[in-house]
Amino acid sequence: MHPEHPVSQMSRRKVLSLGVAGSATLAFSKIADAAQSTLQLAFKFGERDLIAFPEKKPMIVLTSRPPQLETPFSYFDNKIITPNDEFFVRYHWAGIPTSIDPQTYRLKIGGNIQNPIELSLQDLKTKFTSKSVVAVNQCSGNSRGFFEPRVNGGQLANGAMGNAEWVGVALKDILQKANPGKTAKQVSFDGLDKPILGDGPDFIKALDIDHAMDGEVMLAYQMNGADLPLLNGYPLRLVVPGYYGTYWVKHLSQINVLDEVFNGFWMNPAYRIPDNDCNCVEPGKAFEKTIPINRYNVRSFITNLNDQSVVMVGKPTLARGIAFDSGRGIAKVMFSQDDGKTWMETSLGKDLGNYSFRPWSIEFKPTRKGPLTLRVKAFNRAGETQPMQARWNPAGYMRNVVESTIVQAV
Ligand SMILES: Nc1nc2c(c(=O)[nH]1)N[C@H]1C(S)=C(S)[C@@H](COP(=O)(O)O)O[C@H]1N2
Ligand SMILES: [Mo]
Repeated sequence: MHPEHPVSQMSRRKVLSLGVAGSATLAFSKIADAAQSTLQLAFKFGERDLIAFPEKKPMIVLTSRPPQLETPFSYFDNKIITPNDEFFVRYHWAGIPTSIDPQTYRLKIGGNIQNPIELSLQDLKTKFTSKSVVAVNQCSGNSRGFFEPRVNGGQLANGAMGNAEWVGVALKDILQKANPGKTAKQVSFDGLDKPILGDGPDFIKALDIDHAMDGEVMLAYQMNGADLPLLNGYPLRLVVPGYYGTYWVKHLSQINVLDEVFNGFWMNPAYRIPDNDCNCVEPGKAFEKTIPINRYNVRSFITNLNDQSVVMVGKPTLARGIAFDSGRGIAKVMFSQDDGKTWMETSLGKDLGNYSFRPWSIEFKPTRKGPLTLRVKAFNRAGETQPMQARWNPAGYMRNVVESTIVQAV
């Protein structure tokens, strides 16, 4: 038995006090009681409520049923790890589990395997070697609200991402125990949430068998040293380092080994990108071939200055922030105070692994009065970087343009 996970800790039932039909009124009066304010995101129609949901600090509410909560960007400053109560929340259907009993919860493995297995949370915590990774979870549609022309879908600013330390077991270890047949092509993942009547197809995702068996994909039962918050997938979620959040199935309950490519709605037609070098198209132009969205591109952000910041000419001024990519690791982050005409190399901070946010910082002296367009541009170890012009695709995925922050120098 693993000493870090005593059984007594698991007997607590995780309950969410909202969203149950019978207690909806209670739930909404509870929400109304919470300290509430509003925030304006940096695009048109960007007014949002900030509301504290269970286990969460006040977050930007995109929808409340299901809960879709974006992290206010100020929360990212001066930290590498995103605390559990600041971590964004994304669901597709309102039928989310509101109470999960860790004693009766089971994970089932089926499909083309020699050994059908069912595992309790205790089995997962005690019968397999535990492993951990620090990895960014980012929604495909992070920053969608900045697309020009605008696109359909959740109008997110830059807060549909977070970085956490995940602890759990390698999916490979579980699959090996189940012993997949030789003809296996993909593995599908389903969670306990479901559409409510008339909503549409259950949220099920799939990975190629080789990817599922790579030893990196994992089933996480811990996030930043604690149980997963209910809204982030308690008691178990898939962690797919370097891949968009859509694959990180929450409340994981059923894994199936498949002999064919899974073609459920959430793999096809949803979550697909143009099959070309930039995964982009001219706005409005038709494109033929698509592939499932997969790895992150390179991104970087300034976290301590924003469009309201005032800086002083000639005075040493700190700029700092975060960068990440799909797991090659960040090699360098460049900074510009003149809209990209000249660049300075920043210092990289603590390295928590290739899948983590990498902090960077630099001291610069504002050279002249007036608005200064700060730019920040990261390169990974494969030499990949960010485009100066935003790329476009109809679903509003994978935005990674070199960000600009306009500060006033006085
Ligand atoms: N069961 C379940 N898992 C899910 C989803 C969902 O709707 N249901 N949404 C996915 C998407 S699109 C994203 S971006 C991530 C978000 O993870 P988070 O809510 O913990 O931030 O969860 C993924 N896992
Ligand atoms: Mo997502």
